Amino acid sequence: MSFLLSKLQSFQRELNIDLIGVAKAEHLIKDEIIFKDWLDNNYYADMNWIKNNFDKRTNPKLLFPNTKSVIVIGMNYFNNIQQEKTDNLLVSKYVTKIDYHKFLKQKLFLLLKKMQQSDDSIEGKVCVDTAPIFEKAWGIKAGLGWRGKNSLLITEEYGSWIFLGVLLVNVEFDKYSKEKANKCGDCNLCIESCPTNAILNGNQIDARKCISYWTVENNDEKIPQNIKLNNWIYGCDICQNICPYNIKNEKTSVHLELELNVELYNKSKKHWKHISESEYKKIKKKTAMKRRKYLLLLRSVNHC
Ligand code: B12
Repeated sequence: MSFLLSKLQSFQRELNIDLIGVAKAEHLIKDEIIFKDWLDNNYYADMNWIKNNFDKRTNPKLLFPNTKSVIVIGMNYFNNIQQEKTDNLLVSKYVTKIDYHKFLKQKLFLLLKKMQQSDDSIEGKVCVDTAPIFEKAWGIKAGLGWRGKNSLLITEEYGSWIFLGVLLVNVEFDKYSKEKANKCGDCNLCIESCPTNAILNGNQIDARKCISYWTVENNDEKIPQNIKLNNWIYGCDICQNICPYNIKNEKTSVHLELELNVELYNKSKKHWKHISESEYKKIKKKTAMKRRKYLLLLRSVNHC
């Protein structure tokens, strides 16, 4: 028996999920070829973990046996916060009050529970960020939006200001979502605006040059002199701030958990330079920044 797409959409409304779609599970052969090329070119910098589970990453049936369908949700996190002074240091909008991993996982577990209440043979696996799966590729297949030149999934409704979460299920659907057309056209604003030229022509990122990589993932003692952080100390939104779809679709998130953690914004360089470890621990608590160690934060601050 197949699950009704209309039922999934009614659960979406009950759970206040901004976007939802579902795709038939399959081996992502084209993505696998592109991913291999990305790895061969060393664009992954030192994120060696991304090479693990290569087969699972491109085939959800290996990640969760009996996967028949891939459900993808998107949650809008846009919040309009203006920097009061231009020399303030910058933290990306994705550092919301509550760590988005936790928030999206909760939504997906509730969705799974609702599905199981209508059919107790349903089993599922929740993935947010850390599981070896291409969330953007599945979001595109599930009709949420298209692949922007900055490599992010852009939606008609919220631009790219959405977090993605995936639920793999062992059930087929009566209907699957339709893929959206790519609307980037001739626009190259994201590529042109990236100060470190990290965006490659083929919708990909060279992480070795990406400000987000250097401020979130890299743990070296020093950041190379040729990488200019442009005042970003955690994450970077330059290629999102410039995107016309993002500007057109600035809708403040309705989810309280995804409000900005204001304590992290509008702080001067002087403040960040002298922030104590205990204050930093206090303000990053519960946010996606919680994993970033004090000394690594200071390394970014001092590089600005
Ligand atoms: C590793 C990672 C990073 C790395 C590498 C970024 C990257 N682009 O790969 C770093 C640390 C730099 C990073 C930064 C950011 N990230 Co990140 N990141 C991830 C993670 C964990 C894996 C991504 C991955 O697999 N990369 C490997 C490369 C090869 O994948 P890819 O670039 O998408 O390559 C595919 C395309 O090129 C595609 N492709 C290209 N052309 C074509 C053509 C055809 C025909 C086909 C079929 C395929 C295809 O094939 C490849 C395989 O699918 C995902 C979560 C997840 N599990 O998916 C979050 C994720 C992508 N990140 C996210 C976010 C929010 C960010 C930041 C905006 C955070 C910030 N403000 O600093 C920045 C944005 C930087 C940027 N422009 O990408 C969100 C994106 C949401 C969205 N709307 O798209 C995700 C999905 C997390 C989430 N759960 O919401 N990230």
